[in-house]
Amino acid sequence: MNSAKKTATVSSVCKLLLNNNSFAIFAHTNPDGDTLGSCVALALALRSLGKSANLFCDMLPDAKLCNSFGEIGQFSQKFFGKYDMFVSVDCGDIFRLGEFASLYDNFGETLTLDHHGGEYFSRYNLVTNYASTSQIIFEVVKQLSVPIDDKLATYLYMGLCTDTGNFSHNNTDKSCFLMASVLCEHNAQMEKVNRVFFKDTTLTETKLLARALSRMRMYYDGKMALMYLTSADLRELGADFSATSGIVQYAINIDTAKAGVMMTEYAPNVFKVSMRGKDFSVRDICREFGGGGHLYAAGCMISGFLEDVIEKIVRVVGYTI
Ligand SMILES: [Mn+2]
Repeated sequence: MNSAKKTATVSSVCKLLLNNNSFAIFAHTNPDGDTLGSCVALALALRSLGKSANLFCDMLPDAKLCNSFGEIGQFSQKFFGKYDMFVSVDCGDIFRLGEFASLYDNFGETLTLDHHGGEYFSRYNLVTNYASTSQIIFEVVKQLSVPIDDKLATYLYMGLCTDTGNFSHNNTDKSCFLMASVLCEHNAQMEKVNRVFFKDTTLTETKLLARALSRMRMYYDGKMALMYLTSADLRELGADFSATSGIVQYAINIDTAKAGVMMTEYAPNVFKVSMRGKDFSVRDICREFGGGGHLYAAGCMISGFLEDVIEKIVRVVGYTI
């Protein structure tokens, strides 16, 4: 356990990085573009200063990402080596470190770089309310005068563009565009990042989407859109459960929809339900079924026969829509 937990600033973080020589850098479990891009960017910056830095994540990133961006293949699921300092990147709490949480918690010299405004769980904590952790890494890189080559620019851009939903979420502000313009100047591979994270799909994913779209049902004068996939659909199309992620967006994208629902049969007669709202809270609806989440993006699990589950959801949404 770390006893004294301190607030770190960009300057104090730069001193810590300069005063130590070897770093274990941890991404969060179920890694996204921000944690991956920020971890790699930090490792590249440290290495260019002559330091050693190794990358860890308790879930290995997608093979597609590793193939597209070589350094993402450097993450290890097994811990190895001896380090002066552990750095957690983009983790709002210690549990985000997954399998590495207790290893991390038992180490003395730990540093958090994060933007979720969460609690301090490291010895040193630089916690901001920025749109992405990559903006913290960018500030550190600038202060340390690390030269920004196209590779470093690309990984910084990866974090920035994924956590802002390609500069479309309401966390996108002037500082995001200013950072993007610097990264553009340093030849970040913006088109490639955009393609891999926002456009690429597999044929299976596309067929699964088509199946779900063909099942779209509208309720309450178009204010609610619902789709579903059964385990038989997944079997028939040879798809993993993970291939269904993001499909709910097509329900909420319907212009009249205030609530979008996507149900996937997870186990026989057990449905994983994802909901999205437009100026309409779906969190309380999901809580009603024992789930939870954010105000406009939430989920729950509901057991029952398909049509019964649909009827239950439609009824509960009907109370507030
Ligand atoms: Mn993030």
